[in-house]
Amino acid sequence: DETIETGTGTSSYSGTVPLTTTKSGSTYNLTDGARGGHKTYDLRQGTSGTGTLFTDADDKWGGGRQTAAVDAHYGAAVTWDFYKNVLGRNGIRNDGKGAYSRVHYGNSYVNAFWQDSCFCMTYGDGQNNANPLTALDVAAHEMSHGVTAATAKLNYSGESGGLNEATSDIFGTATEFYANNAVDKGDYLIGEKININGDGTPLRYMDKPSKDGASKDYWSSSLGGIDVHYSSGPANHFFYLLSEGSGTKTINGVTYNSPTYDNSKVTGIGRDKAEKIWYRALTTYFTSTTKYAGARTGTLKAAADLYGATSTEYKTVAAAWTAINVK
Ligand code: ASN
Ligand code: ZN
Ligand code: CA
Repeated sequence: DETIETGTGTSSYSGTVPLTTTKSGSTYNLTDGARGGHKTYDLRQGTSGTGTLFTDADDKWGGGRQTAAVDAHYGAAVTWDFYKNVLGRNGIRNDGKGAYSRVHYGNSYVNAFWQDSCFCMTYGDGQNNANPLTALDVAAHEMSHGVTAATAKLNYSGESGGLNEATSDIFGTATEFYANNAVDKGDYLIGEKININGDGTPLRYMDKPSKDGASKDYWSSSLGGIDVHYSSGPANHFFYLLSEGSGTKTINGVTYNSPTYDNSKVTGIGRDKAEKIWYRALTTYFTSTTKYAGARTGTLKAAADLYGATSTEYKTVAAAWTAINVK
């Protein structure tokens, strides 16, 4: 007597969204039976265990403690669908099994994270518990850490750590565009909805990563010594240039201006192809110790596999790496 249902959620960041839920007896709960049984739990400000599974009487979700759960459950579902429908991946480990989400972690906790040990992702409620870290691109970023852990296993330090972080930003962004949500259309900004800086600015910028004040735009030999959320910058920049090209461009109302190291002009091949190239490189050629030079080689091989070694796609991969000083 358990059935898969489609409920409705009023979210913080994505408007009104469909939610896949489970009806057990007369009560609904946040178990997504269409996506490996992914569950969403309430930690109620605790910091350990799973807390309690969210339940509801009428399958209309949102308000109070449920709101963060709506965003988290929706985010996990859209990310699952992105990987399945765009990249042909059946869940984080490609085995059809869901993970789980935990919301309301701690007090005024301003972060979200993936842990391979629990195969789960966790969200704080932000400063003064006012802005939960559950926006779609953040959810997809965290879930993508699970995909990286199941594939290339990029070490989370040095240059490989930067590539690990960039992979999460790349697929976090790709998922946001895939969702094409009415109130959260895709952009090349990370965390633009969660007001993490208190002034409405995003956490990161892919067109020109240095706009955050700390990330690097280009590769240099010092990249391996900085925080992985800053050494991700050049790879995020590579992905932007490969997708959209250099210079000025407005997409979904956001204007970008992407520079190049050598003032070269790059013409993008489109985000869909860039995603497929990065995913093939991640799952076929990257290893735990891949650095930027290896990422260039791996994505070139991926582009050759997918589009041919004489293709425009292949040549643009080379040009976009050169444009961030990886030769
Ligand atoms: N939100 C951060 C991330 O996913 C958490 C961390 O630093 N590991 O990268
Ligand atoms: Zn991350
Ligand atoms: Ca975004």
